[in-house]
Amino acid sequence: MMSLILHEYAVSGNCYKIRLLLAHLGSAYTRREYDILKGESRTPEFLANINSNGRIPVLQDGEAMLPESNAILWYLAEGTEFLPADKLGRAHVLQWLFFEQYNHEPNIATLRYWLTYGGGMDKLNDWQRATVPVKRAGGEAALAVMEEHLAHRAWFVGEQMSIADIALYAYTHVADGGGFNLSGYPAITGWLARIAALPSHVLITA
Ligand SMILES: N[C@@H](CCC(=O)N[C@@H](CS)C(=O)NCC(=O)O)C(=O)O
Repeated sequence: MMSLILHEYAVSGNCYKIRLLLAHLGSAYTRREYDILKGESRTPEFLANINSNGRIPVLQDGEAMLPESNAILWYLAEGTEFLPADKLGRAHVLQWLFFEQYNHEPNIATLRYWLTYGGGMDKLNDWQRATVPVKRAGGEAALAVMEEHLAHRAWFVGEQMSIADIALYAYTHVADGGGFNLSGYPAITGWLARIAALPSHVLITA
């Protein structure tokens, strides 16, 4: 890998995933911040040079640009202890990365964004207000799946933390910002504490 630049927005959980893995890997990198609330990931320059999809995170490795948080996790974890070497273990990691992007993040991260950064319920438009209960139910369903899985094991895949755990940790540990109460999910809260206690852990605010 050449010199790494993370194009990001600090409070974004999708960006935090990458910083958390890089901390565990002990890799040096440069952070470049874009205020997405001001549209800085939607400028013609950003769309032309960084990500035509107008979103962060994007990992720059030399000249190459890699968007999509879970693709970045996979790229950085390849050949490390954070991605299993066996075929089935790797497929199980993909299983949870897709789950995170389809069942978890669109519900839990979106409610956090709307309620914590978008100004709360009063600032929502009619469609958003009507969608809150749908996203609440979807988020609780995702948490229930995680709780059931973690009731029997310490980590999502295998016997140690992998990028499946990192991807799911990012928005689960700040789910209260979306109005989710994790006190009814003891296996999840135990898993969150296990991750936060690891020696190389960094906070989303770091
Ligand atoms: N599937 C993408 C989602 C990226 C995403 O939604 N990024 C948000 C911040 S978390 C963003 O850049 N929003 C700004 C915008 O859409 O203008 C990933 O996992 O990286």
